[in-house]
Amino acid sequence: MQQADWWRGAVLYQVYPRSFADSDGDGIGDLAGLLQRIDHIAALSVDGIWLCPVYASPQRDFGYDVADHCAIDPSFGSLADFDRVLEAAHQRGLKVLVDLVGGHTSDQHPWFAASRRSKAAPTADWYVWADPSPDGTPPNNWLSVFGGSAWCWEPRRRQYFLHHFLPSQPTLNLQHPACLEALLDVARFWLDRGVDGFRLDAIDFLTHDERLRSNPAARPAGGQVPAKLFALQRHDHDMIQPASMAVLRRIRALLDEYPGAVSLGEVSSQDGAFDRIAAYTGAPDLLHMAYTLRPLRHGFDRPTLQALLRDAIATCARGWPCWSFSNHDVERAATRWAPHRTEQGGQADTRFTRLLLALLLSLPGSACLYQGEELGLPEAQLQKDEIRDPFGITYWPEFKGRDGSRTPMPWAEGERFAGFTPAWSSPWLPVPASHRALAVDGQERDPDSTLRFARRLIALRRAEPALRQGTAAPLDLPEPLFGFTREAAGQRVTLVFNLSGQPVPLPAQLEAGQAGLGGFGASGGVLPAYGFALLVPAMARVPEIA
Ligand code: TEU
Repeated sequence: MQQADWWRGAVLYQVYPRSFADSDGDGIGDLAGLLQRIDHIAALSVDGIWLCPVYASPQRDFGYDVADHCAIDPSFGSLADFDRVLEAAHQRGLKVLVDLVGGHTSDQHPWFAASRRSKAAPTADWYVWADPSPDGTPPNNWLSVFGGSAWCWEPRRRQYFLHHFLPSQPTLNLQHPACLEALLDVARFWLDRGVDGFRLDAIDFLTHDERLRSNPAARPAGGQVPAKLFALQRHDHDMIQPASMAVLRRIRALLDEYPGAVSLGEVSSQDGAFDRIAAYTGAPDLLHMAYTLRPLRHGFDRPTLQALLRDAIATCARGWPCWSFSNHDVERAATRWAPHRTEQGGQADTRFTRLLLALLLSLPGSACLYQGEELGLPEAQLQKDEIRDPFGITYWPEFKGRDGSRTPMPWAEGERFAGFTPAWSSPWLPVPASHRALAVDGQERDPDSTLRFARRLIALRRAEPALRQGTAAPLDLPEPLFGFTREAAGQRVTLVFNLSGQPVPLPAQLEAGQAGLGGFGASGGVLPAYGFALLVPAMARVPEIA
């Protein structure tokens, strides 16, 4: 029996398949490798997997440039391999969400190949085309996230096409009915295959205001390019387009035909991200969940955490947030927020890394756990010649790209390339020594490892309704403590975090009559450096987690 709201409070494990496990020695992770390692995910007792794109693609944006939505790229395997992963996941009680990259395709997609050749093609208007300005320059001054103009000239049509990302990722015109139907057919194909829903890519960029397609007036005075990405798009039109909401409603209506199928939207806008999550998930005919890339972008300090908690509580009252502290697009949180950040990256402080995991897994909402986060992996520090991400090479040289969070999973400390790929191969990105030291096999053996800690915490969250779906309320605690309570079915759990590198006594009001939950207590009433405690009234039922 499908549990209708399984997704509320769910923990989804994000698999970046290119870097998860390589079975055939081409140095690139694949579906057969994921199948071989799927018990690692099941042992975390998460609710499901978010599988990043494995579709046919020229891989210029590593799979987010889709050339055939219903075919598996040979580098990852075949549809039969996909079906085997899906079956194995379901046998282990894991849901599987796949990426639906609906805002753009690869320029190698047949839809675009036809559209760019002729205005008479059946898919001619499935992309966003615009005539040049009178002086022949792009129709307006919008910028691509990856830098440079968001418009690319096509001489055969004598028009520009819009691309919010790489020039090889032309933006789909989802305001064109046939184009939207084609995208929905793609979604139906995967739902019929048995997936449990979609992570919806870059939903802030799904549509745009038609009136602004050619708006020379939007050109900055004097032609300066705005410093902030999308400054003009944000200025010119609100990212939450009525047309985007119409697209999301169609996707939700399709999902509702498949019991238990859900949607997780990616909100990339920086400002007002939580308002956007509430807008995208605030009605039963819209998305189930949405996550923002930008939590704590000001750094990891008490005022920011207090504001985040307020945002979380407010957003849960209006919609449903999902938390993602690390993923394939941003620097790993263990380094990004390291209290003593060193440019060398280095070994993230284990205690601090666990505090991050505890926060991720106790905030109200659902959560995405990015591969390697359960191991406490820091950002990999790569040499310039090791960078593969076009974002970091061509467009933003001073931005070192996203590869540092995409290095291969370390499985076996003593094996070449930490067991990610067969010894005779060589991985597409290096395996840093700091990651080898945190490999799965060593952490499996260590009862005090971050991996074992993550397993216990996730299992506790599953067992404790207050942590999974309970309400949240802030606690007024003295510096350097931060805390809040979660409550459900009359059971209150108190969470207290020591944000400092020094031991701190628990305030008397907290300690009285409290017991540690699931072994996450405060020994002797003192929280160690970066420690945290889960407390319940001493007489309460305390689910013991092995
Ligand atoms: O990212 C969308 C997005 O907002 C990007 O601007 C993101 O912030 C960027 O990668 C900088 O970190 C999604 C995917 O997650 C990303 O991997 C793709 O490159 C992008 O869409 C285009 O599909």
